[in-house]
Amino acid sequence: MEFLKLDDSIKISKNILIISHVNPDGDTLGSMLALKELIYKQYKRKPEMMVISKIPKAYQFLKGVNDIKHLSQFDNSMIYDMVILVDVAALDRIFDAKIFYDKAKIKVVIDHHKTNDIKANIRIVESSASSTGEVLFKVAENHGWQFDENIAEAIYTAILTDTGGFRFDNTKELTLKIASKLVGMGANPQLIYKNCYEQKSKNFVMFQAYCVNKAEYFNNNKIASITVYKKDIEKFGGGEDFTEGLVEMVRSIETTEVAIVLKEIDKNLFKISMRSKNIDVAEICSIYNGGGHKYAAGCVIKGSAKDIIKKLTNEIQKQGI
Ligand SMILES: [Mn+2]
Repeated sequence: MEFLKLDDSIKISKNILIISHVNPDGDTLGSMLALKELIYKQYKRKPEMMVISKIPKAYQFLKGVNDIKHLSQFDNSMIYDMVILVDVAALDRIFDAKIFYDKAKIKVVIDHHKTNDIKANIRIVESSASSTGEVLFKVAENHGWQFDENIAEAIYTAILTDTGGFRFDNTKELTLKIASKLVGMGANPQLIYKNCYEQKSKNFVMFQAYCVNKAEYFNNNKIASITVYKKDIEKFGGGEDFTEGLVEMVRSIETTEVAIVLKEIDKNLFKISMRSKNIDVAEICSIYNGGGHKYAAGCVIKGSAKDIIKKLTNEIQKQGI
């Protein structure tokens, strides 16, 4: 595969597509919107933007969000000059959108997941960065691209949400320096925080309370796990995003070393989210073809919830808790 320069490649690309990952979060959406606008301002190209699943209500405030199209609205026969994946840790995170990536003349990956091994002509993957937003900021700054208030807001949102509101261990000096620059460019911390974290529905909060209530604890309360069945979410009239933040909630208990949320995708098929305080959960998730970061990772496992918890508990114990 030929390796190219990003700015030269954008210049020769007439049509560009940016793809975000399934169950979009603030990082993938903020980075996608910011990148679209940066490319537009700098090169007068209007990249298209794609989501694989519904955009959570919390991110509807971002400027340009209405220009994002769903995968189903795209013509499968289309071949793009450039396809850019933002915050996409692995190709299975973009489902059927993979065909657009495979066919692209120039493939670009911008990400911060250490497990990312997607082949591309341009790979900008920095596992030390808090978020794809942070990676993108550096890319833009290094190229001398112009920012504006909306770009600053989108990148700030990306960084804010991936650091859990500047709380997680990925919050470094540089993260805050970049955040500070973004505020200087017009990002409003209070307004963005309010939009991201204080727009929950009553049902959402009630659902999360219900889930926390039925959490199970193992190994002297060092492992906390919550199993969420589809029917639970339906009972509260919720959607995909109803489990957001749940895993951090049980991790916040003083005795918890590892928090696990098992979310039913289908009968005997669960999406696993793991958060830890010391244990390397990315290593555990990689056993099941998943990945992520040391203290925050995920995977998909077949089997009953009980068996899965048993397997994961065994793996956690191997790391010495
Ligand atoms: Mn991210």
